[in-house]
Amino acid sequence: MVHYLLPRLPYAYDELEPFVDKDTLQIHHQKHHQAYVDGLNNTLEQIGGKSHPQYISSILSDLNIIPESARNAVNFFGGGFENHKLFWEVMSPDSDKKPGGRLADAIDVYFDSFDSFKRIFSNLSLSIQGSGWCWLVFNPTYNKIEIITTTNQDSPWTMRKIPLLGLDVWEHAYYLKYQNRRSDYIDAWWNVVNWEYVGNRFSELSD
Ligand code: MN3
Repeated sequence: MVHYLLPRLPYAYDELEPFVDKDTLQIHHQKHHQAYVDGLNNTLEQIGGKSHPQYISSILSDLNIIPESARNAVNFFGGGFENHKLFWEVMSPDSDKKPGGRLADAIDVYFDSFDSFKRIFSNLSLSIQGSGWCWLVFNPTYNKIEIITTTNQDSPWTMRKIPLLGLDVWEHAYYLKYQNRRSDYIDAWWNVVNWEYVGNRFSELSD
């Protein structure tokens, strides 16, 4: 049985300051993400290891393989595990501030310009009611990139879309520094996006 572990952050808790504050990041990682890891492991244990030999992104892509009684829990905890795992990777203290290469070209094709992409993504992030995520995804059916939002911990994998970049807009992602000011958090977050990582994900998928 796959036993999931809390992934290590690729930077120290204070390294995304002042854009993402140390205390919020530490609680977000050690408490919130850990709770999704534990919830996922507990749920999978309850339904028996042999029924889920695949990695969680494959399970999320086909939740019907999970017994109905555990499907909501796997969706929530598995989504929470996988969403946060990506979230840590798409941030960096050494942000390149804007995409390059083929991803930059694709963004120009589908969103006119990087500024326009950022505006659409920010506005959608702001418009999510309650808790959720905003995503840049690759849609393998149409071989194109899209911006989508999901509520709670729903993962783009459940829609057969591959997440490239995700922004957590749950209050727990920003409350100690920004309180209720989600808009300020979103504006600040652009300063820590690891575009090299996001661009590499895109290049691997779109070959
Ligand atoms: Mn979170």
